[in-house]
Amino acid sequence: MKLKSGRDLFHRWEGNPVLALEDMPFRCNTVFNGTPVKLGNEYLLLLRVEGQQGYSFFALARSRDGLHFEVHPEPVLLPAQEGLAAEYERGGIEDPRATFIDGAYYVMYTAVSGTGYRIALARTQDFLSFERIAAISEPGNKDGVLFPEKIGGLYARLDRPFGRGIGSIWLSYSRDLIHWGNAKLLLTPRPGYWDEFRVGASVPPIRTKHGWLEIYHGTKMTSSGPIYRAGSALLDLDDPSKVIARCTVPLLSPRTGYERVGDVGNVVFACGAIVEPDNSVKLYYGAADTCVCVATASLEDIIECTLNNHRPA
Ligand code: BMA
Repeated sequence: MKLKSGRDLFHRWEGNPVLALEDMPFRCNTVFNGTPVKLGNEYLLLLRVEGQQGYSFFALARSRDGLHFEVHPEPVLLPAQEGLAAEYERGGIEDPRATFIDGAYYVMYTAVSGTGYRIALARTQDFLSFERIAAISEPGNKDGVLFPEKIGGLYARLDRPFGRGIGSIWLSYSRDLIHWGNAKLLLTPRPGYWDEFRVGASVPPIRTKHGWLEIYHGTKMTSSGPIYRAGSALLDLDDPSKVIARCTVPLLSPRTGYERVGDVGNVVFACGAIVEPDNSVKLYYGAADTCVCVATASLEDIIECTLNNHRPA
């Protein structure tokens, strides 16, 4: 399917999907929701894979150009089999988001168990071996993204606690990455808008001279289920609890066949982005919970769109 440019701010790569089931070197159900990093000359994508059993785990894909990827022959992180983490990961591990800080990559992910979703944290240097640090939320929280710098001497994250069934984005702080507090409500669903049902952080915040750029996901409920789209907000660099601008329109909406049809249709769901030296942004996203795609936009265009289509949170 060919799209006219201009329909979404992000332009899909015409070779999408970047990865689908037939690219996987082992049997599984689906591959989606990957978090990208650039390590040396390589692009790495830590991928959520849903196994045939139904629970998710992580695999790794490598690329020289950020478009053509090859998947490592074995999964790189499975749900914990022993220790405390085993209890919280019984239902799988989902939606990794990687941030480089203090000389290592920290991956926040969703640990799934019978008691609900928790945010968990692991550290890695190479995305092949991981050190689990802790589960860093109570059940009922997901979509954790870590800021790439300390703010006011503290680590900062966005997350999505599920208070009274309303999914909003919150901001909290930590001294040690394990204990989090001083939580503040940041972005709520907006009645009447594309993100009126739920919102959650998607991409770890990106520092720009206009503020922290957060590319988040928002949903609108319809009679055939939710539609997941990507939108943007700018947060104050020194005090990210201050929302500078929040775009009224989405930057990417499901439109193509591979975004409309799959295990969960009408979903674009990003877990990370790469800002290239020329300030183009490669947004990696899961499409219809069934494959991995990439779309690009210039950082300037995203910021301009956010500032010019602004409605206070
Ligand atoms: C969210 C998460 C994502 C998924 C999305 C659409 O709640 O579970 O992993 O891509 O729903 O199903």
